[in-house]
Amino acid sequence: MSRLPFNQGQPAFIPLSTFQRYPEAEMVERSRAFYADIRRRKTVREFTSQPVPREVIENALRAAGTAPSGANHQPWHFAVVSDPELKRKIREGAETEEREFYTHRAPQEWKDALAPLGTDSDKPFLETAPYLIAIFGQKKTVLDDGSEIKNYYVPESISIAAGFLIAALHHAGLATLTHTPSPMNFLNQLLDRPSHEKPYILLVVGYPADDCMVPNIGKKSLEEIASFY
Ligand code: IYR
Repeated sequence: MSRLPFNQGQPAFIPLSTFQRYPEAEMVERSRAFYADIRRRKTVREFTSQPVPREVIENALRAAGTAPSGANHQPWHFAVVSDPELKRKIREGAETEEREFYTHRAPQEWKDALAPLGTDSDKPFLETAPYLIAIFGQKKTVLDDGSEIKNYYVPESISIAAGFLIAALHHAGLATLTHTPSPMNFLNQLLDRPSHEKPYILLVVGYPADDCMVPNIGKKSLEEIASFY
């Protein structure tokens, strides 16, 4: 019997009524179409300040919230920031860490690996883009009565949810940047999140700038990423 509030009072098992089966030819076509769409996704670092409908963000977050997770504990919190002053403070916090990273912390090998991406410690997009979504993983869930439940596979769970979120935003016609200022704990303080929540990703969301350039980098082929047994 689950102690989690979203499971309480529900029958233990219900018929799978949502699964959709397609004829094989249609499956192949659907898989091609999905690949064709998702392969257009590029990480973007130049955004316009053009506002984005809030409902698109909300629906993408709903989609992210359907991700599988350890014991279905859904150990994530999405802090959505559009307030300009808060974005400014987040930029300030991120740039402080990034300056330290690029000048001291990052070994040369890491900096060499980043060279093709053209990144540096300036993060103007944190103020330009209409939305920043800080994704927190929760080591434990604190219930309304104050009792605590341990969560499992937190990094895996939040990574899957983040993947859903990025795909949902792309599908809706928005661009993202998976930003990871490191360390990111300044976000707990700025966003007033408890210490058992760890920030994993700061997702930057909006429309790409008109003259947006992206690194000319490719993806590995199927043969390189998969083996069939
Ligand atoms: N967090 C830094 C550095 C950085 C690290 C990796 I690994 C990247 O794929 C990209 C950037 C930054 O955001 O610039």
